[in-house]
Amino acid sequence: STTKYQYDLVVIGGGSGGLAAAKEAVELGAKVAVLDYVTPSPRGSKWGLGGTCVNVGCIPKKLMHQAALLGEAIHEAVSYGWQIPNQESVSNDWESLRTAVQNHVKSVNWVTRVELRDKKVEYINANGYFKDPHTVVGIMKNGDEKEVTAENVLIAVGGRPRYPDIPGAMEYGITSDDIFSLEKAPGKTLVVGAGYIGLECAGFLNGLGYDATVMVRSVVLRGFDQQMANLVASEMEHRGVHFVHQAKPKKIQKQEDGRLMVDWVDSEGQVHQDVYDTVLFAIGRQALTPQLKLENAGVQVVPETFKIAAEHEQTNVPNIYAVGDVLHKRPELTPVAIHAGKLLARRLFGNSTAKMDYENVATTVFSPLEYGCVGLGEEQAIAIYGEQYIEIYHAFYKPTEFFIPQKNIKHCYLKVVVLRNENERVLGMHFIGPHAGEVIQGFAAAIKCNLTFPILKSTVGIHPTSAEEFTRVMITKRSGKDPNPQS
Ligand code: FAD
Ligand code: NA7
Repeated sequence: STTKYQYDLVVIGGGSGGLAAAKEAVELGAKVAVLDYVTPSPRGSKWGLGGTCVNVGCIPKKLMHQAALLGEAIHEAVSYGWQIPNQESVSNDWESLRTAVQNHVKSVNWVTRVELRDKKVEYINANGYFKDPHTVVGIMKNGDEKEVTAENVLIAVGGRPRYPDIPGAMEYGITSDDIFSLEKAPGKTLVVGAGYIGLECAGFLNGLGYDATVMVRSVVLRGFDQQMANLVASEMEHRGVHFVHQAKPKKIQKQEDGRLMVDWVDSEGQVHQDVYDTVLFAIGRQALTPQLKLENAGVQVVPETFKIAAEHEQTNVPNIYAVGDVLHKRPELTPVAIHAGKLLARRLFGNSTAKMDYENVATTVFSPLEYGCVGLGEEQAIAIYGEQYIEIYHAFYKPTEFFIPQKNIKHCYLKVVVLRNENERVLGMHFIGPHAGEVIQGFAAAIKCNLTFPILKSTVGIHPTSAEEFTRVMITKRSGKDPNPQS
């Protein structure tokens, strides 16, 4: 199919979105090359092929979360009759955990590499930039440049963690790029930022036995339903995570003993000081477009975010596309990048017209007590439809398995956001509790099928589960009735 160009498709960025598009395109007969290159973090962390999710995102995060859950389970097990000698002295060995996590990551890197070879996707380990709309130059590790030409180019470069512009941040701080491969145990840790990455990191660190503090600038989990967000934070606090609200770091200095002295400012402008072993910034991510020399291709970015606004993944330059975290106002999630990448490849090379639907994408915050959701939050629904048109069904519930170890049930809560007309169409579902992702995924499919509240109510539950509570919820916020479990 290739005529004047070497490739039908060149992909810049071998992460979730780029690899999905590349593999689908070769399946459909296209000739494809992928450039992937990881610039080491300021602390020197680097990793292999596969992008953020596999190396420094979803996968290591979920494994460390699981490690924390297991620690919790050891203590619960005693109440279920397990004889655990010296359970008070049970502790997690950071080096063992880190090694196990990194070994898994490396095995995934390897499988990815083999898969590309088998599928005949050409993999070029080089940092790419545009020479013109059809020419991409890759800078190899040794500095050599390799030029490739393509009919179509896909930008899938994702992003990297941001650092605040304060003294000591870059020198002494770490980010999610470093935490999962950290040589030494993190110790007492300050997590700056209260987005989902900040909360997840603070949550698993606390669960692993480290003193963890979250510094919150404005609100917790901005963009998520705020009632749910505050319950997530309350449960973390209940488990020993500290929260400093309305605060910002000002300066980090290394003390003689190697620990980090952090100056921070409260809402009144008062400066405080605290000492930590580790300071982890989770203040959001920066798209990796600035180094792409997009001006050589004429691709425009949104000036505030350096992200690319693309309708149906097509940039303002017709033969140049973009998927994944680099897209403006799209959810920064792996399955979103993968799905959009696959559909794009099918449209380019498979005569398909199927477009990516970014609405009602489910997600989960892997906080110690997880929070899964799909669709609109309460505030969003009210902002879009008006309060009088929205019904909120809600309930606190008691997971059966929480009784024997007498686990805290105060934050096990769910709500269903419903449109009062259109047969009570379900606009959003929110769940805090164990296995929240597993609970929410199927409901996301139901919402895609235009789930209504009467259909939810006519669904027979699976007993005894937490997910069945969605089939039992009946109290509206409007009624003012007590949403606590009656038995
Ligand atoms: P990436 O996966 O970031 O891949 C981009 C690749 O391009 C990288 O390898 C990069 O090094 C490379 N690259 C960049 N510039 C160039 C260049 N000029 N030339 C060559 N290569 C280049 N998502 C979920 O769905 N669930 C989760 O639980 C989850 N947890 C997360 C936890 C953390 C700590 C983080 C940081 C992210 C998490 N995410 C999660 C988000 C998820 O990782 C991203 O949405 C996803 O990886 C985005 O894929 P992408 O293809 O856009 O980019
Ligand atoms: P998010 O969700 O953008 O969260 C960043 C958090 O960091 C958020 O709580 C911010 O507070 C806070 N923040 C941002 N800048 C600063 C500075 N300079 N100082 C202190 N605190 C700050 O990022 P994540 O890394 O959790 O997630 C990455 C992406 O995944 C995110 O964009 C989502 O779309 C999905 P704020 O609320 O702005 O006051």
